[in-house]
Amino acid sequence: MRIDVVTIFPEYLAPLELSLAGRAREKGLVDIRVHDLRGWTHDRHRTVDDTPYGGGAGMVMKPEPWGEAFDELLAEGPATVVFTTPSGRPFTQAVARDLATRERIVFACGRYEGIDQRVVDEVATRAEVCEVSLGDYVLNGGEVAALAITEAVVRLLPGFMGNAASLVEESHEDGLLEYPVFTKPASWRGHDVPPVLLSGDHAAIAAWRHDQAVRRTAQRRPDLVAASTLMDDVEIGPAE
Ligand code: 6GU
Repeated sequence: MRIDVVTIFPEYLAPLELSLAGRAREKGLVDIRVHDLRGWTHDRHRTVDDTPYGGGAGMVMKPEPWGEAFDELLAEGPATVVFTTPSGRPFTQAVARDLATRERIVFACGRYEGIDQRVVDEVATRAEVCEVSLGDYVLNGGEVAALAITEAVVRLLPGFMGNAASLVEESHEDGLLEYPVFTKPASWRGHDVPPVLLSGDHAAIAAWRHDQAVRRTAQRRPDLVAASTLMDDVEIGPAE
C-alpha cells in the first residue's frame, strides 16, 4: 500500500517514521510519503489560506495549491482520497477495514476552518473521495486524524501482525469492547484475579470473557449494544 499525506505541517507526521507504521515500512508493506502543501504555492509568502466568502470567523484553505497537489499526486496513479475534517463521516473499525483493502490512499489534512469545498468536489470527479472525522470534538487540524487512521489501517495489512487471532479478539473487531485482562501476580494489593481465569476451564473462561465484554459495552457504549448481533440471550446487569 502507498500512503501520501498532504499537510502544511509535515513535521506533525514524523511519528509515522516510528513504531508501528515504521515497522510496516521496513517490512515493505507500506510506502508513506509526506508532502508540504506549501510546495504547491507560487507567491513569496507561500499562502495557503484566505478569508471566507460570505464572511465569518477564521480562514479557509485556498483551492489552487490543493488543485496542483492533486494534479501531481493523481498523475502518479489512482488513489482513494481521504479529507480529514470534523464534518466528515465518523472513522470506525469498519472504515479502517475498507481502507486497508485500497492500493493507495492520499490524505488531505485540513486546517483553519477547512478547505474550499470545490477542492473536494473537483477531486471527486477524478478519484474516490471520502471526508472522515475522528470523532465529535474539535482538533486544530486533520494531521492527528491522518496519523490515527494510518495507524489503524496499516496494522490491518496482511503480513503486519504475527498473530491473526490477536486482531479478531480486539475491541471493536466483533462490535463489542474488549473484556478486562489480567496478568501475574494472582493477588496484588488486595485485588485478586477473577478465579475463573485460574481454573483452566477454557469454555468457562470464554463464556466469562464474552459476558464481561457485553456488560462493559452495555455500560460504556449502549450505542454499540443496539447495533450488536451478539446480544442474543444475554442479560444486561451491573458489572460486579
Ligand atoms: Cl479529521 N479534523 C479536525 N480539525 N478536527 C477533528 C477531526 C478532524 N476529527 C475530529 N475532530
